[in-house]
Parts: sequence; C-alpha cells; structure tokens
Amino acid sequence: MSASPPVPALDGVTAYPDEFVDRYRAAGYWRDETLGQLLRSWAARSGDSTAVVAGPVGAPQRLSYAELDRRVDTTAAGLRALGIAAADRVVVHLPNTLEFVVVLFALLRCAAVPVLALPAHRRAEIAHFVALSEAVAYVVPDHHEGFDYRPLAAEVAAAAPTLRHVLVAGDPGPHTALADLPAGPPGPLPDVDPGAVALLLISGGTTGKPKLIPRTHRDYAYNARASAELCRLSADDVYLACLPVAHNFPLACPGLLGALGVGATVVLAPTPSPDVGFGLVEQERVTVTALVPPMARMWVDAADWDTRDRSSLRLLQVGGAKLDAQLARRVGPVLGCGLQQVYGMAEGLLNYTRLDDPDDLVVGTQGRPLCPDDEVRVVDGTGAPVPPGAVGELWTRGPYTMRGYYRAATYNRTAFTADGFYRTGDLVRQLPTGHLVVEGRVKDVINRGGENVSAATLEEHLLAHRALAQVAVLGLPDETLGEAVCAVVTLSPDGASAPKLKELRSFLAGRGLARFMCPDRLVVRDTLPVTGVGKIDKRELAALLTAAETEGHQ
Ligand code: OOB
Repeated sequence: MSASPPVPALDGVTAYPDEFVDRYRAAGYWRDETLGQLLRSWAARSGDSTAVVAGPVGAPQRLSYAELDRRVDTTAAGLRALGIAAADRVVVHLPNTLEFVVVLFALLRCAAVPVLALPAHRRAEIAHFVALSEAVAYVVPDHHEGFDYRPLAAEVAAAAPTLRHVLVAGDPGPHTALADLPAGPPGPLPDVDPGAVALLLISGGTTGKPKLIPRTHRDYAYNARASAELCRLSADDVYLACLPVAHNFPLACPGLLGALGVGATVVLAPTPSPDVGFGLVEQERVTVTALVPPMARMWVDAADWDTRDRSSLRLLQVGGAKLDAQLARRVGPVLGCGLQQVYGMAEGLLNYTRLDDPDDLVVGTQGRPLCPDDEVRVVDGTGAPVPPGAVGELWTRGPYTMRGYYRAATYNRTAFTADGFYRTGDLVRQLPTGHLVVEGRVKDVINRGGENVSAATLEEHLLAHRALAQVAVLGLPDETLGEAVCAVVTLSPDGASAPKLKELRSFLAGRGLARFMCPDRLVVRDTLPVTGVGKIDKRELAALLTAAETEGHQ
C-alpha cells in the first residue's frame, strides 16, 4: 500500500486541551481508531453476517459486512476520482437507505467530512449548511416521501459557489447518479488522525439557525461503543432505525454504528410509522429500536389493536424530548419490551437509564451519564451550583462532548464556559443516584405579567388529563400580560370530547396549581408540527398560531 498524504485539519474547530486528550486516552475511552478503518475490521470479523437491511417491507435489500465494505471501497474510489479530497465537506441529505450507509463510510474512507442533514430539511437549512461548511458536494435521493430532491439540489447548487457536484441516489435528472461515479483505483485508506473531525452533526437547538457540531473519530467511536455496551448489544441483536439515521440518536446511541460495532444487523425503516415499523419488527425479528416520544405514543396506541408479532423486541429506547410518565408506564406492558429513556444531544453528553434500573427510575428519570468521566454541573443563573436536588441549568464536559460549534467563534464564547463546559440550556435536577430529570429549557419560561410560568411543568400537569394526548405550552404576545399562556393540545384517540378552557383550569386548580400558571388560551388541533427527527416543533407551532391570528384579524 502506498502512503497517503497527510490529511489537512479543519479550520474553525475547538480542540480538546492536551491534558484532556491524555486523560481520555489513558482511561481507554479514546482509542487510535478511525471510523473508516473500523468498518474494515468489522468486515474482517463478521464478513458473511448481514450488516444492513433496507428497502420496502416484503422485498428488502440486504448487504453482508463484506459486501458493505466492498461497496464502500468502490464508492470511495469513485468519490476520489470525482476530485473529492481529504477534509472536503459534503452535505449528505439521504433518508434511511443503503446508500446512506455506503456514502457515509465512503466519505469517511476518503477522509472527507460528511455534514449530516435530515431528510425533512429544506432549502433554507441546506443552503445554510452548504454555505457555512463551504461544501464541495451535495448528496440527495431522487424522491423521498413524495418530495423530489433534485430541483431543491439545483436551486441550492445555483446559489453555492463552492458546490461542484450534486450526486443523486436513484434517477439523477440533470445531476450525477451515485451509481455512475467514475471508476477509480481502490486507493489506500488515508492516514487519518483519530483526533480529527470525522463528521458534522446538526444541532437540535431551537434558537437561531442550526449549528454544525464537529465530532472526532475517536470521540464518536467511543460514543457508539460505550452505548452499545450499556445496551448489551451483541451480534444476535437486530437494531431497527426508525428515526432518520442522520440523527445522532439512531446513528450512534448506539444506533447504526454501535450495532455494526458488535456485528449485529441494522434494519433501516423507510418511514417512521408504526405500520412499517411493526412490519419490520415481525419480518426481521427486531430486538432494539429508538423513538422520540410522539412516535412512541403512536406505537403504543397502534399496539393496542395491531396483532403482528413483536415478541422479538427486547428494548425500546425513547429520547429526544421529555417522555411523560404515564406513557412511559404503558410501554412495557403494551409493547412487551423493556424501556430505556435517553436524554442526549448532538453536542455530546448522553444519559441513559440502565437496563437493570428499578422501574421508578426508568419511568421517572431521563437516565444518568454514559461515562464515568462525564462531568455534569447543575447551576443557577450566576453559574453557582444549586443545592443537591434543586433545578438548575445543566453544564457538561467529557470525552465525547464537543468543545465548540464549527466556525462559530462568537457564539461559542457564550455557549461554553472558559473551562470548556457546554451550557446545554436544559433545566434539570439530579437525584442522589446521579439520574437526571429534565424540567424544561432555560428559555422555555413564559413571562406572564411578571410571573414566571414553566412550560414544561404546565405540560406535565395537562398531560394528566385523560382527554389530552399531546400538549405544547407556549407564550404568545399579549397586550396586557406581555405574554399569555397558550396550551395547544391534541385529543386522546379513545374518543373523549375536547375539554373547555374553564374545565382545564379547574382541573389544574384541583392539582394544586396556582391561578397564574393556568393557560389563558386553549387551541385544539388534530396534529402538532414536528421537527426533522419528530419532536414537537414549538417554533413552528408559534408561527402557525401567529399566522392564524393575523389572518383572523384581517
Ligand atoms: C437528541 O439530540 P438533539 O441534539 O436533537 O437535541 C438535544 C436536546 C437536549 O438538549 C434536550 O433539550 C432535548 O433535546 N432532549 C430531551 C431528551 N433528549 C433530548 N429532553 C427531555 N428528555 C429527553 N429524554 O435529541 C438526542 C441525541 C442523542 C440521543 C437521544 C436524543
């Protein structure tokens, strides 16, 4: 094998200080491994086993570890022949397909840096990711869920001077087909520094434009490996990715990477519906999957009448947003599997309930940190630690938590402390066991005429009402109060009639809630808008309500 030239480092990335590099390596969290090499060793170990299953229920495509490794090599050679070089950024905008897995690893093998967009992102987000990362290529499907990505790609490309290639999985239209990449020599694996940035994830944050999160080979490899161990994944497991696999949760918590790391099989669901999910669980004997709470609700509701065989399922991970305790309690009995709550963030820190935690912790908390060297501080508005058990903002630092957003020097000065703690913006309290209970977001407090109303607290109380399925509480501009408290709800499927605002208020008073905490307005909707990964999207909801109000006044 000929030696490859050294890979240039990315600009705009905050490195871990040397003392932490030494500490995390000495503790064995960080190994000298890169994600592109890891696939090679997994293929050497599990060659003939099925690595990935994708495609429609009934007619899935399957790739063994050895086949995946070969396809990745061919695609990497084609990408190199196109001129995609080490450290080049490439926006990958693919749904849960074999191509996603192949392109991801092929880019890693070229030492190029994938920017993992979610299928639901559209022009504004993609144009932002392309411009910020100065991407040289953009990879899309032809269609997904009724949307044609090729005109979007053409629009983005027309406005992006750095973008040299649009690559399409499927029918390329005016662009280049992934299947028609030029053939190239199977080049050596580039000599990548395990501490280099492997990929850029998209932040789930709700303020401003989404940010890009650099994750290094060794921190992300640890993230996936330690998560797999915690979930006791083995080669006998079948992991179903229902959530978009470009998201950190199904990608590496333990997700696709954690499952491949132990020789398990990964099944990619084309859409997240319980109908497709149950079909795949039965057909592929799925053992583990991960959902966000609104989807978990749909699964639990559908399981009441759907008789397909789910007996293989041993663990349902739920995370991404607060899982209410009542729904948490239904998961085990209805789906016949264990529940794990996951409180994580693309920035790094992962909290998991453990498989042998007592029920009250599994149902009532969002887990505790994955790694013994995850440092968590719960602080007040001045940055001082709150008393044990009190609510405060979570700050964190550790072996897989990034030290700065990509190319965001100014923002990083407020998002991080001088000593490298990430200010999560999440309000939590920590139990003596170390488990965290998420109590909302720092900014999700409504100022109602000078009184502070915690949206999360009110949501939790409202969810106890049997007529309500989903609840989002928002502050809306109000002439007298400054902000009025608005509860937007969907109704339970059991046919209960919509409660009136007055009735909800007396229900809340009955639960001991102060008058000022009670909603001023109630909006009943059929559905609530969701983000790219399926969490309730309060920003979009506020925009919808404001638009409806403006229309109403016209
Ligand atoms: C996951 O990652 P992101 O980056 O999409 O969103 C992170 C934010 C957290 O800061 C928190 O505000 C919220 O989402 N969140 C939760 C939660 N899990 C995430 N809030 C309450 N309860 C939970 N269980 O969402 C993510 C990444 C990896 C694994 C799981 C989720």
